[in-house]
Amino acid sequence: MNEININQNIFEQNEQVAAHNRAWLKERQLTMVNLMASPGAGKTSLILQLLKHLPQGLSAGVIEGDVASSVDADKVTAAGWPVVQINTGGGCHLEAQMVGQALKQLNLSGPGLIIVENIGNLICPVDFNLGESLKLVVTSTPEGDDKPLKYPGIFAAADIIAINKIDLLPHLDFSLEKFSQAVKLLNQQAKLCPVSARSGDGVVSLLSTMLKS
Ligand SMILES: Nc1nc2c(ncn2[C@@H]2O[C@H](COP(=O)(O)OP(=O)(O)OP(=O)(O)O)[C@@H](O)[C@H]2O)c(=O)[nH]1
Ligand SMILES: [Mg+2]
Ligand SMILES: [Zn+2]
Repeated sequence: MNEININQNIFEQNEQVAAHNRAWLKERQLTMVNLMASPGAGKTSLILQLLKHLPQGLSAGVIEGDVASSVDADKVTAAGWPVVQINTGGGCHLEAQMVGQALKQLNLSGPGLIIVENIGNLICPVDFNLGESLKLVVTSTPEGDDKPLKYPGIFAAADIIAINKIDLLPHLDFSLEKFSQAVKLLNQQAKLCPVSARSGDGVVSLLSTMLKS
């Protein structure tokens, strides 16, 4: 009996479109960052901080993925950056095709940086490449230092891991040491960048790591 593996087809199709997006971005000298994190980790706050510190000569734009609403896109617009909102209507991750359409709508000229805020979810976004240059995973201190142990897939795939809300460390039992050890078991390459999107601490260092990757 021939069995059709539907998941495999979905992933293969997504990979093809992701490769197309990657080529499209390369032609235009655009670096695209796939930012993945849980709900409320500080994705939008961090995007706004990163763009504030963008070096001159680089253009920038944002693709906002959300199940519903334009709350985050409105914040990016208010800060003066071009943005395209994707509403998945319940879907829990972005796919390459959605991002491909948004890229065309954004129509940014390079050299520049495009940050994609993926849906708040530590599980399936990692299974769908978007054509990104790098995967930035953001975790935040109130979530606890055990997240790499509980959601290994996303931490294993990360190129950079930003540990956000470090301004809250004095009030929490989050151990940077324990978190780093848990990451090292999964991923020796990922660069760890402690940041506070509230105070701006660590943001310049994170941005230069992103632009070097
Ligand atoms: N103390 C502190 N609060 C932060 C920091 N970064 C973000 N926040 C707060 O955390 C909350 C969520 O921040 P957002 O930037 O909306 O987080 P998000 O990950 O984009 O959230 P969703 O898009 O809803 O998943 C807001 O109240 C922010 O003000 C930080 O570094 N320190
Ligand atoms: Mg957000
Ligand atoms: Zn999903």
